[in-house]
Amino acid sequence: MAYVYDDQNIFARILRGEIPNKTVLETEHSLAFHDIGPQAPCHVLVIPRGAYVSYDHFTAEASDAEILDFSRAVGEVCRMMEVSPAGTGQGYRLISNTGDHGHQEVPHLHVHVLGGRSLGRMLE
Ligand code: IU
Repeated sequence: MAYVYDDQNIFARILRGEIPNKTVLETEHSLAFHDIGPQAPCHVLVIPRGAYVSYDHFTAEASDAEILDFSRAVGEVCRMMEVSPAGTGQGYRLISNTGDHGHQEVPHLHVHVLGGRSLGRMLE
């Protein structure tokens, strides 16, 4: 399976520091920042620093350290943004749109962390 990564995509440019972002969390292998068009009071994107287009690409080619770091970063963002029901929050949703059917706009793996309001039911 051949994965193609476009290194001119907007998140690659953010990672190179060519475009500013509102950073929430920086780790060795991941970056989290506020979405430019928030769909909820909490709308943060978590991305790996590596050049991966999708979650399946990431888990096929990333190191264990990158995968662990990214997974931990997503959870840390949920705690930092106070959407975890274990803290003061009332829950959240993680989404990773992929490819045409997933309506992925930016071809660099990202997980949306959405919360701060009731998000409705997605799947019946
Ligand atoms: P996607 O459909 O999951 O690929 O959505 C991409 C998201 O990236 C979308 O929510 C945009 O608002 C967001 N975004 C951004 O935060 N900063 C940007 O410069 C651009 C898109 I372009």
